[in-house]
Amino acid sequence: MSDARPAPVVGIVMGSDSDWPVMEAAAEALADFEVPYEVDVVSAHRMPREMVDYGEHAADRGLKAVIAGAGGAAHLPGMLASVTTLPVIGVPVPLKYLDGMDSLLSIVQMPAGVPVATVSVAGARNAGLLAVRMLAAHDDGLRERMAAFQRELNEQATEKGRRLRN
Ligand code: RP5
Repeated sequence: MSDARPAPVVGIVMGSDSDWPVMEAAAEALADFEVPYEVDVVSAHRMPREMVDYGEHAADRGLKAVIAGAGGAAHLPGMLASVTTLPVIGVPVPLKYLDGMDSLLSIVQMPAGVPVATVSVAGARNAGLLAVRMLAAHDDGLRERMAAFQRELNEQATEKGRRLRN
């Protein structure tokens, strides 16, 4: 029997399974838009060879974007960006100390030529939505769904104002 699951087009990776409680919001955003994704732990420091291998083969395996989350000395997104041509979205995961500032600065302050699109600390849902937007640039159906989602956000915000005024 063949595996009927669609091939993943977005890779969600993280430095440890302890990042998952933050990172699962990226998976939920992709699921909301029915974008197939894969999830894995690929630690830059504990699994450097596997990390390079993941980055080097991600595009060949059909992925269109990578969402990478890590905490502390969060080198995973940047290192992946250095070995793949795919867009990499970095998610700073907050740990026990420093409120995620260490993670944020580790991810956002990349050298010229090696971009990582960094979302806010624990901003995994936005990372998922950004990946959807990247895919939607070449997919009219997905673009319309994103537009509908944005209309919904507008209606919700408008309704909040209406309730406050009344
Ligand atoms: C980072 O170290 C991981 O991304 C995680 O945020 C942090 C702690 O990892 P564990 O010690 O919980 O495995 O590389």
